Amino acid sequence: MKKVVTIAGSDATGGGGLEADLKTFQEFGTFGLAAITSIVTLEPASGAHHLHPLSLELIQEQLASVFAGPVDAVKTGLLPSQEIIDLVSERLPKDHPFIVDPVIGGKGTQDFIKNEQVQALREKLLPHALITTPNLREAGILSEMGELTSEKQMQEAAKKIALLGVKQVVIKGGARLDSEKTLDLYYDGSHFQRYPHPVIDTPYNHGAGCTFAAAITAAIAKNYPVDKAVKLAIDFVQAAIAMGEKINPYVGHVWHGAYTHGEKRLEYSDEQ
Ligand code: PXL
Repeated sequence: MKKVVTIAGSDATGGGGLEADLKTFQEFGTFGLAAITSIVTLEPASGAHHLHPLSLELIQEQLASVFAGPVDAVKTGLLPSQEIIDLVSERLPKDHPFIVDPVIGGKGTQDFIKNEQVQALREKLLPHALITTPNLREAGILSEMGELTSEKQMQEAAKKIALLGVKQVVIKGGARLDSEKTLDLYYDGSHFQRYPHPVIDTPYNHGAGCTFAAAITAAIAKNYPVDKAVKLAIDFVQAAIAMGEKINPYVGHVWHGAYTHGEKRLEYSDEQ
């Protein structure tokens, strides 16, 4: 059985963060382990999100726990301070595939991380990564190009991000690029591969970014080549968005089990 680790924040409402990662790892038939960096809560009266980082000692103990045995792939999500990024980059075993989802903000939240932390992501974490999966906005920030609006700019940003040391870059175009037909772009260090796909028109897509990176991580653990892992992750997330559901008065989440029809599993029947 393949073992896959997430080092990420908890999204208490269950759509993004390590909740998305673990659900996705399970859907891919892999065994998920988690080190929690922080907890993001939602205030029911206002819809405001609050970020609560955990102590470095507690994160370090969790990292020691998840790496106490062999694992097949590792993903990072929300790393909400420079010290946490430093700790993860020091304690990360360097001998297996490492996927960085460079989480900067979340839908309906203020940015979780600030300038200095983006710098730490660029300098301390991305040099160790096999793949990074920025969305359009994160790619604009990591490449220092600002707002990206075209495929040509996405290509330039991917090249700039690869210069930070990460071997492969997948930029998610999302609805910001085009509200009907968007494009995800994969750069392997020398060639580009385009993945055009329709935008699914729904507000219930919270967690899509985390789910995408988690799907790539699990597929890599299962030995898919990166270009096929990207295609599978796109299909997986498209299905998850298509079955997105409103979870509370403020947000609707993707359904991580949609691709494998998890909602039909183990249904109770009293017929013999
Ligand atoms: O989707 C980005 C994200 C990542 N990690 C955590 C989150 C969110 C969005 O809310 O809560 C913990």
